[in-house]
Amino acid sequence: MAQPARPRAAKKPAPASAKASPEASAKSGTGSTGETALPQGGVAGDDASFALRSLQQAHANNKRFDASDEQLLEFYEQMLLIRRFEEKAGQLYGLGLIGGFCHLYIGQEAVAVGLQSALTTGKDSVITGYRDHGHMLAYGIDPNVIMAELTGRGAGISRGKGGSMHMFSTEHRFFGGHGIVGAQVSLGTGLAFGHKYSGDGGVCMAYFGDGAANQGQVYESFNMAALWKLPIIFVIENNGYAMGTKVSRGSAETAFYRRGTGFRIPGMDVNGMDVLEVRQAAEVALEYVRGGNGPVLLEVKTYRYRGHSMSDPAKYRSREEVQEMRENHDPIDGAKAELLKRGVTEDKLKEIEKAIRARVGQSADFAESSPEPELHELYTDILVEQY
Ligand SMILES: Cc1ncc(C[n+]2csc(CCOP(=O)(O)OP(=O)(O)O)c2C)c(N)n1
Ligand SMILES: [Mg+2]
Repeated sequence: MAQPARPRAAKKPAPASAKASPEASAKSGTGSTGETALPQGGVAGDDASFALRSLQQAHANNKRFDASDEQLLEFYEQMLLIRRFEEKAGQLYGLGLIGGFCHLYIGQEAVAVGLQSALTTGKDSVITGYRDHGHMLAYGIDPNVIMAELTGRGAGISRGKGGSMHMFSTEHRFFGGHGIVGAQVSLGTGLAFGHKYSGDGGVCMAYFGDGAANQGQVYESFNMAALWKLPIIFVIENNGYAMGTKVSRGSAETAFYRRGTGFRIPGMDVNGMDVLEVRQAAEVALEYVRGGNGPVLLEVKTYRYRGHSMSDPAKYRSREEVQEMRENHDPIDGAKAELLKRGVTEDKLKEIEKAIRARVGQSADFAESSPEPELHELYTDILVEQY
């Protein structure tokens, strides 16, 4: 299920819609924006070259990616792999085979799959927070080494020393896996600086949550990224909650796609429960960023079905709320219904389900039968030099 490397998108200028945006046309100062008209004909704070909503407009004009049957089937398989993998991880946690923290990605699968399917593995870079298993699987990283990491085995991708929250694959340019809320945004901005400095043509995708979006360092990063036109897509995975805090209780501005406005970062508001919508948003964002226009901010609205982590009974929301999302907005059910409509048979989907269950079972067997790290590993991958 490894993802084939995709060809690098050609450098293109900013989408034409960027020039014909409502913001740009408001320059005359006579628009109905209610903003103060300036004597020289402009509008306070307005700038013809800045089109905050232009990408949203491009997205609204064409919301869903035109996937072939094969592509949609691939997205479906990747989402199902994440779902079954996470369910198995939850079971292993219950059995005491996974220690420490463990944050599951169940419900959010379409976000990582939709976005990462648009990236070029090995060229672009990805960084995220502690809810990272799904992003790794979406990048085609071997489930065996992820499960082995979760269970603290030497064969794990961080040699069993990182666990659920600290997984990396430099080969895939996947830079973690971070437990400090918001830190990955600054680190991702550094990765984007690296792409620009070395001229390698890569783009960084930096994921963070609605809670993390209230961290100060996020805005320092926005400023630098916009000032230096760094190739970065900031992705706010708005799953409605930061631990037990509902978005409306913790955020003054709950329309997260607007959070870049003060830094001239165009935002897009995306339905994260539809993998084709997510993928299409990635297309628009990547075209803009690869064109040398600087960062884009995506707010991807999603939902986590499980608690914040394995130790959270999620008493701050009703069963009905979760049920409603599961029954009416599930990204995997949605893709399945679409595949059936396109003529893919139930039998074919059952076959896929069976193969995925077997693959996940295999990864758990591999992990359970792998030895713990050797003692000498205590002294590797740590800073020993003095500066
Ligand atoms: C700097 C920092 N502050 C607080 C925490 C504790 N903490 C861990 S997760 C979390 C909530 C984050 O929520 P969100 O960004 O919405 O991500 P989600 O868990 O929903 O994916 C908090 C406050 C932390 N790990 N790091
Ligand atoms: Mg959240």
